[in-house]
Amino acid sequence: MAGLTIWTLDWVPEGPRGFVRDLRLRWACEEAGLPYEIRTVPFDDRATNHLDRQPFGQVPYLDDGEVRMFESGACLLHLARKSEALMPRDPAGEAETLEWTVAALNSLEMTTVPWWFMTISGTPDEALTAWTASRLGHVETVLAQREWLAAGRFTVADLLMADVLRIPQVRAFGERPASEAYVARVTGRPAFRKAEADQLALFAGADAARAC
Ligand SMILES: N[C@@H](CCC(=O)N[C@@H](CS)C(=O)NCC(=O)O)C(=O)O
Repeated sequence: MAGLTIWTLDWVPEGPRGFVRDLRLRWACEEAGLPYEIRTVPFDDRATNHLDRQPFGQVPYLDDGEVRMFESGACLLHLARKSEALMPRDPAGEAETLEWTVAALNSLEMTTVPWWFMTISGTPDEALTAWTASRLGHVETVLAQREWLAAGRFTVADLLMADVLRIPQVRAFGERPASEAYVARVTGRPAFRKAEADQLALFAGADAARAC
């Protein structure tokens, strides 16, 4: 049976390198010791060239044998069901992991991404900035009191929350020492470093091909 295949773009400009969300899936597989391969779709015409796999024309998406999925959060939870390294098996630990995984996406990233997008394309809206500050402030309070978000140990929720918080503009958003220490701690893990290095190498290798 075919193993895990993580799909990403074949090239991106310098800016998003190290932040394309296939990294979340690579990182999870590295943490769990799950073998995987990387396959790519063309960056050019990305909005229309793989809509059959990702209805918004984005990456990543995942193949696991018969299973074909998109949305990085859904893919991460799928991977977490395969390995206790990503999510504990006791009901309380699993519930905490699920709630914080969804919180990273639906309470944090839902404000940080539009805020970040407005910072790079002009001045962010005042109300959106205040909303983002409030959400980041609440996470700071939580992280000042605990090392990991769920179950007293590293889980896929930390992987996702750290990936949301590590965007440079978000890291620079006010004084948030507990969040900064958390991002440093979680992204200091060997599995993150390998995933990041592999993504950077893929896109750097593609530069030469595009230059031809
Ligand atoms: N909610 C989606 C977001 C995916 C996403 O933003 N993908 C970016 C790369 S990190 C992308 O494909 N951007 C290309 C584009 O939107 O044209 C997920 O988490 O999988």
